[in-house]
Amino acid sequence: MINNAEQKKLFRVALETKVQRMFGRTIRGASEDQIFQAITQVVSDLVKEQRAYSRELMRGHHEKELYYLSMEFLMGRALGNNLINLGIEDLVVEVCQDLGLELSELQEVEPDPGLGNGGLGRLAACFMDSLASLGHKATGCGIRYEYGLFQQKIIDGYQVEVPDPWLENGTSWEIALPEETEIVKFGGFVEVKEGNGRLIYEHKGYQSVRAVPYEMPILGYQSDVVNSLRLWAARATKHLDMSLFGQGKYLDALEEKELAEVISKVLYPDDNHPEGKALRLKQQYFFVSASMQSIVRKFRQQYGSSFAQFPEHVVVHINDTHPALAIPELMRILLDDEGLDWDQAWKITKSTFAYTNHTIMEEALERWPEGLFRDLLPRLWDIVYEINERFCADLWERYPGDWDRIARMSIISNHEVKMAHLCIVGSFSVNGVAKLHSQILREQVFAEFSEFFPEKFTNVTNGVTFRRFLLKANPSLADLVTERIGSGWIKKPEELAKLLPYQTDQGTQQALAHIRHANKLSLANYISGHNHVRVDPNSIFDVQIKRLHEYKRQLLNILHVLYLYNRLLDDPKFELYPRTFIFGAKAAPGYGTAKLIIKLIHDVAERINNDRSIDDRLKVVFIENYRVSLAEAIIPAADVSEQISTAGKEASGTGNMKFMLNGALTIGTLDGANVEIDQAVGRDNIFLFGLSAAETNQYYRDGTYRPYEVYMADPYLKQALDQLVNGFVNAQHPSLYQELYQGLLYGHGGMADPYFVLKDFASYRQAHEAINVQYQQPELWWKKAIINIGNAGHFSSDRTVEEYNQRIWKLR
Ligand code: 26W
Repeated sequence: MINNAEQKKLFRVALETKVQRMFGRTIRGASEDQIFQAITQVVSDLVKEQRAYSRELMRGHHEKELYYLSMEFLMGRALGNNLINLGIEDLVVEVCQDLGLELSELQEVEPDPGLGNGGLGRLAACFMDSLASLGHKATGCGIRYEYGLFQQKIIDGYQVEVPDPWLENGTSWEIALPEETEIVKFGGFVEVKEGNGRLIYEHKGYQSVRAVPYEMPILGYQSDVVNSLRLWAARATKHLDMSLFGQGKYLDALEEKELAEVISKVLYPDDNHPEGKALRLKQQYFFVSASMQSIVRKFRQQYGSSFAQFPEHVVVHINDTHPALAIPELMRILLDDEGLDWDQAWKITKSTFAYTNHTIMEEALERWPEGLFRDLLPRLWDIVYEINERFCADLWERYPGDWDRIARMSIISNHEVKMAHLCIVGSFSVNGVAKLHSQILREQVFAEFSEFFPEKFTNVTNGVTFRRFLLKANPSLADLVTERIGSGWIKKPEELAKLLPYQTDQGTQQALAHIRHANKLSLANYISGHNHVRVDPNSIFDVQIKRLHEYKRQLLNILHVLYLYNRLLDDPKFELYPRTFIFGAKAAPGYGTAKLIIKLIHDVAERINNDRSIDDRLKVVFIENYRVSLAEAIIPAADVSEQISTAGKEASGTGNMKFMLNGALTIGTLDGANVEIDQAVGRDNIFLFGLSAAETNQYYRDGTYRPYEVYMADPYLKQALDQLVNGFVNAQHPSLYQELYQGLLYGHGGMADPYFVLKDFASYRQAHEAINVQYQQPELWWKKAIINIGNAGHFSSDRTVEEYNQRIWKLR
């Protein structure tokens, strides 16, 4: 062991050398950008050394391995996380200080890799962290998108999308593995021949694309295991054939290259709404085919062709239905490449896959048109068809004559392939992501499947990594917690409960209040720099950050803000403790209503923030381009966490957990994981409001909800709603929000106010009144905050991953 001073010296020399070798400069002469590149390079060298060491340790250990297939991995920045996981963060901070540099500022240079949309992608990233930290062997498999989720610019209150070329300057964190390239085939046709008394399927006339893997090493916290995130990049099979140039076919060759490489070009920006485009289906098949081929190849190297043992050594998890094609793809490989018969192949396949559902939104359930599927993936089409024939035959045995039921459960119907049905049939495990969500899956969305396959259905409630969202994001709070209860919580999250005895301890309460205040100050600085709005760090910071979606009800939030503003205008003595409402949200580029709500938030903010008459008691801020790195800055500064989805709609939510962990109090509906947060903290320590899932469900069934009547009966609500269309929020363009107004009162063809914004308004208002009162009783408020932190242990992704392992993956 070398001591700290020597380690510092080693790091410093490594850094100085790196700057010289990379840029031909000394540290004094290098730019901030260059120093960032050099630090990253030094750290990534260390990461890769760890990886080499870990592989050496694993050599010869034939442990079962998990492959986590996901279209999205929303990793966030790597530098800070890797420093923490290498255990050299303090040291590097000091080296930087000695050199007159601020590490936290250097970290801002790193692009935030946005290879995901929202909760599903971020969950995958949290799982990667927990798996490595807990010492489980796992590989994440996905797509190396050249462009991540678009960057959001706000122009005149409107969202404008700008490309996110996160790879523009390269990234030091990945290792290219061209020698592990796989070939993926699209299109063409299948020829059936007889040979050795069996049918041989030959895929012909296809176009092939090379899939080149790039691996990012995933370190764990104080763990010897280094896992990988394997991201596939699409490349043309042929290098540009220069001889074509003379034949005037140069452009054709270029075009072919472009067509191949477009597959991994860009992440689809849709959340909870599939884009039924051929390119999306190509992306899905591209990465699952490459992944499954490489998994089988590696299995063969280790175990030969004893495929019956495949499920003992390999488990493949599919993150929502997006990687569902992995199921027929494994069948194809086992049948066509390995020569197994159908029954053998099917037995192996259905013991290999586990599927998690992340949404019950009807419109989010993926279905592919038969024609598109067949043209693009002719061999997989045959296989899916056969899987379905056999499944329907089983159904017929169980429900003879019940054609309707069989049609509802069929994988293929109405000339569409239902991906969720394929996943349920082809997996040994199906789970939801919070208790309520799993119950809705079992009882409603997949009720008929859970009757047929009761043993498959289970729940594993989501979690988040405490390393990133407390240790890294809120270091002063992490230090406070460690001072009180020791550092065990970092790897044993349940130990946070040891904080509960401090709930009424004045010193702890005050320390927490100080930390929060300091975090609010830095956020206020960010806001003043970016939004040019001054917000008071003594006001209540009330935060809603998540994708913009009608079911998440940012509209309810902003209507309530309007209501508060009206009260302040009407009555100068209206009792309101100063509040700052903070929003952050990207809308899918094609989701007009969501984009209109962003504009509305801006118009309301404009009006309120510029009104001198209300004495700065109310402020509204929309933080542009919400992303993981911003979440890390915003959450530690939040007093109130808005988790206000229509009950029954949010599968789990994970932001709710991050806020709780940082001591914010939740205002929320009994939806998703809020239900379990309520159980964990107790009714006194959360602000609940609104209809329950049973009640919203009842309204959907009986159709008796009449939003117009609610509107007429509540003058405050009516006033706020009318202001959308009477020029109050936008005088230049009074009809701008007509669509929102109409939708709430009358509907657009469908049901009016399908997310119960008006119905829940009054009870939301009351919950906010309780916040207003209780924030003014600091001893009460901070006690509740400590109770929230102390009970957050259950919502660690370490707990989640252990549950998956015990019930589903069975690693080690
Ligand atoms: C195909 C279009 C599409 C794209 C994304 C459909 C569905 C999705 C995701 C499933 C949306 C998503 O991120 N769902 C969220 O998953 C989180 C992790 O489980 C949950 O916490 C959120 O409640 C859920 O909305």
